[in-house]
Amino acid sequence: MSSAKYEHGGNGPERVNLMTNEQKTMNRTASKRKISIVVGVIVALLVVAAVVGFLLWLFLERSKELENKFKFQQNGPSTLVYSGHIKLLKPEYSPAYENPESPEFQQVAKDLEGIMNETFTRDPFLSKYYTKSVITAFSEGVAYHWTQFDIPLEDQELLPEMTEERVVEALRRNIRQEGRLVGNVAVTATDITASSSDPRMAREPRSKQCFYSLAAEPTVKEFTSPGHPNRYPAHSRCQWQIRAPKGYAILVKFKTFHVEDDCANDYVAIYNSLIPDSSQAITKQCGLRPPTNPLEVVSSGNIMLINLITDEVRRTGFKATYTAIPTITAESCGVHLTTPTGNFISPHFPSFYPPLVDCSWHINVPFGKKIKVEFTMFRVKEPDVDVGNCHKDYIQVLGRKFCGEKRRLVLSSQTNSLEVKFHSDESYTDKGFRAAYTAYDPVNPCPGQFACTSGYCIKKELHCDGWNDCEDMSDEKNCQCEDDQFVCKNGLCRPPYSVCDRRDDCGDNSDEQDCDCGKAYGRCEDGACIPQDVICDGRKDCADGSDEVSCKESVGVCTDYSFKCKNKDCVNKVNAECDRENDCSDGSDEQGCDCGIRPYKHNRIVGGQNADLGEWPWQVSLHFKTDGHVCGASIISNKWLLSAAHCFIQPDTDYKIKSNWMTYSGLRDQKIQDNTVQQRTLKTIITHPNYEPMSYDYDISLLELSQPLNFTNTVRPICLPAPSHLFAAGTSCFVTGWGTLREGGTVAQILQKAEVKVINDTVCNIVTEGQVTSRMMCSGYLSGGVDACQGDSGGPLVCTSDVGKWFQAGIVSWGEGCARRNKPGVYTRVTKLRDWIRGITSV
Ligand code: 4AZ
Repeated sequence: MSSAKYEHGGNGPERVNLMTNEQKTMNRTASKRKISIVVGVIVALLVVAAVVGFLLWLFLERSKELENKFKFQQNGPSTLVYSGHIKLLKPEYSPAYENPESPEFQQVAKDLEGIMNETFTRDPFLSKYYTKSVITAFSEGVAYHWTQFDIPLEDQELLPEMTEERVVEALRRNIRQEGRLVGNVAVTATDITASSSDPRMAREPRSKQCFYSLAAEPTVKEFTSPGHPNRYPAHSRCQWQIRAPKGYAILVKFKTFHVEDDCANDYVAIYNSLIPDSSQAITKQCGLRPPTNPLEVVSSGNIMLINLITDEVRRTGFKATYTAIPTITAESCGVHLTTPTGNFISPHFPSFYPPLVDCSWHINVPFGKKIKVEFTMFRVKEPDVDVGNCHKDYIQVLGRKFCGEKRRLVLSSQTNSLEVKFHSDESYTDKGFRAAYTAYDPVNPCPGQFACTSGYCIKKELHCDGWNDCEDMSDEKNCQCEDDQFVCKNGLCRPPYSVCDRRDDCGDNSDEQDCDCGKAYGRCEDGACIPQDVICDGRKDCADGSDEVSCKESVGVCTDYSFKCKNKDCVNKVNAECDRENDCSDGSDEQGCDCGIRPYKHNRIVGGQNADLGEWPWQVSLHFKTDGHVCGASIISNKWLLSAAHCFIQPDTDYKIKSNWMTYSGLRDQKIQDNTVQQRTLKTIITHPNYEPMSYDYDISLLELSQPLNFTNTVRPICLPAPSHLFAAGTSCFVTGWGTLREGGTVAQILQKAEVKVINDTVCNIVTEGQVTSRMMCSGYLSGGVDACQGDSGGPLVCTSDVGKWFQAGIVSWGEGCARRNKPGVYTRVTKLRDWIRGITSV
């Protein structure tokens, strides 16, 4: 069958169509359908192309966006948060504004947020980065706000232009221009602040989940971090807004406190405000605080904000009390003192003093007398303050300002009256001070003693003895040196062994000058010169072996001073063990390092020498029969203690009998034996077989416990040093114990700590007249004054390593008296007996 395909035209011969009408109609319908199909296909194709194109575009755009976003996150977009306050002229304050849920709060917050929004969206510069503003709280006449800006990666260089001043100025300008009256709210342009805050403060600004509003009253009330005593939530910001009645301040005492150790991760920040305004921060704290040194802070006014910021690592947080206390006024914090002697303290001592106080103590003593003020505790320290300038918090006496942390400070008056001023500014406070004053006769300021220019009175014998007892050298000026003494450039007289011992004994370093051994020679730690070619030759040429301790070039060479790995490899590196670096191929230098850690965070000096609870968690008290404490010991594992042999080898053989002894771990106060103290009896007493009662050589013992100890925050082991461990002369270490507070005195009730320095072996040998053996070492001060004493025996001498781990260098053994001049403490040298300890205990 064949049919004509074209109605008209075409290339073929013209044909005459002979069709019926019906046929014609059918034909027409068929061609219409064909056209529609073609058009439909074209449209469908176009639609598909459009959809595909759109999807493609969407995909490309989205991945670009994602890529940008990822880049943004990777490099950390800059989120800046500013918080501050705005003074409210209207509405009048009502308690309803304290509750962020109340309609009153929400209405005023909305109006104010509107003003802020408008300000920042109108500002040509700030509007580019503005994210949001939130009103977080109200107190009398004041609204607290924060505002967030996000600066994208490409504008990071503009960060320095995002200043606090710019933010405040934008708000002030807008409010001045518009004369702010919005709804029920009236604000003034003059009283607006904004200071930059930790962006984490922007988390959940008014979240009900971790927001608490507390009303402080004169009665003591308690609050805790969420979940306490269990762990606090991860990645959160919790806030406690505390308000007290007018005329009151707020005292918060933390009974327990444990947030992560590193303040960069978790912290508690306390503000003298209802917002986290850094210019009104009272303090920022982290770590585990010992209960014997609790954090106690005071506000200056009737508001306080406590913020807890956390990351993924969770701790138990805190339990605290809060109380409304009368505000400090100038009248209530300083007084007139007229008695010949007396004491005074900073406001609320030993709690932190409040911000914004000015106190003044006027001391008046009888005419003709002068006044000496001694600060026995002094901590007026603020972050980023130069103690030579003291532009923030300070004590002022006779026009001179004092700040920072001082062990001892003595000041004298010129007349019979003296004014001591104390000032704290609006941010960061501290523990403050404790002072005692006495009236003295200027003609004879130190009856029977030598009067230092510094105001101290010292024993007459200490004048011109070569030691700076006055701390200002005034006792050593214009002295005639003995023939065998070294004369320092500053006129001090020093013993001959002070020369070239690598310690600045003169105070002007003149005893350490001209100590060059010459090109062909090297120096030992004790100052002696030895030929270069014997250094690192595997033989001990320096008396202290220091020529063999740091010998990188002799890789694989084993000497007595190399660290020996378990696989017998040698590492010639100073103190390679537990230094967080893998030195041995078998990793053995980093094994057994769960020791020498103090879980509590401790202040360096808190005045006095009482140790805090948990400060020396390896310290043990050994009680004999009913005599109470007689010796110390240290925990080296859950089953073994280390002590001195002479505690057990005595003419009275009862000291050898294990059932006569009781051990106390986790103890601080001999009179408080609560459930943190672990009491154990002894299973075995092992004294060193070479112990010599005459010379105290090998004065070491190992005590096996009948029951193992449970390690806690207050009971933990000390690290034992490898035989190659070097405790260099001059290293600062600590000796601890309940020994007598002075020669012939009574034992201490509270555990004592004393900082002592490792003394070079040559000097040690000289001052002990050759009585030290290689199993002994000296530590203390040749000037005397600080030392172990009777009852400290058996206790540890510990030093920190570069990575902050504590190692036991010595065991308290003997000494000629206690704290005497040129008679330092003598300790059993643990490194020398390390292998004996391992042989018995496997520790
Ligand atoms: C003792 O008798 C003792 N100054 C311990 C140490 C010292 C002196 C005596 C060191 O236990």
